[in-house]
Amino acid sequence: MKLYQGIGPNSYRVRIFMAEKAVTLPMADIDFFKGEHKSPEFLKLNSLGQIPVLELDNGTIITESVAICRYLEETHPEPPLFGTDAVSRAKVEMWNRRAELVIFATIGNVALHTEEFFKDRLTQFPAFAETERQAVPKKWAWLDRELADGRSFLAGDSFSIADITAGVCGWLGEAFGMEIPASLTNVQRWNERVRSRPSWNA
Ligand SMILES: N[C@@H](CCC(=O)N[C@@H](CS)C(=O)NCC(=O)O)C(=O)O
Repeated sequence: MKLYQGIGPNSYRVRIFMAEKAVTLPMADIDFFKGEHKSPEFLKLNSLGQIPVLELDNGTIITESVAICRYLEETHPEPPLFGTDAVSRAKVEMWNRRAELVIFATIGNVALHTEEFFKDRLTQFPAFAETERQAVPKKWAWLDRELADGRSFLAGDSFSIADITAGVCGWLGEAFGMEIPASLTNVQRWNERVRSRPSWNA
């Protein structure tokens, strides 16, 4: 088994997930700046030219960070990070999707539509990036209202992949000058709790 990974939020999510489960895997670092993710060999692994990619011993390829985490959850069930029963699994899925679709996508659009790195990946609209940049604090404010009930983590009292996804959003936002507003005390409390976990050093 081998994990092809590198810089960026999605590989980071998988590394944090692995650290939470004390799983170590052989890793192949893919260097974006050398264009290794677009090489003919790598495109055979992932036709989208994106990392992370998990290659199993039998040659099976799994792309998409959450799909790789699901595989690791099945093969290393403890501690459970996708919920433990029908309700908690549904709530983790609900919050992980909300973190991805509401916050990750918005921060990602700022990067996609402004960063030189992505200019060959899509037609960039800087004006769109600006509207997304202004929307980011509103997304965090929404989450702050949701966390006003004092719960420890997004999907309840147990840490889950939803906290990894949303936590990595905070990390990514900082990288592009979009810090979580200090006034959002519920999100700040949650963010400190999540980012102080040892797995964050992965
Ligand atoms: N939805 C995918 C996104 C993967 C992705 O966009 N990876 C970025 C790094 S964070 C990448 O490889 N970008 C290279 C490119 O798009 O050119 C996942 O969750 O793994």
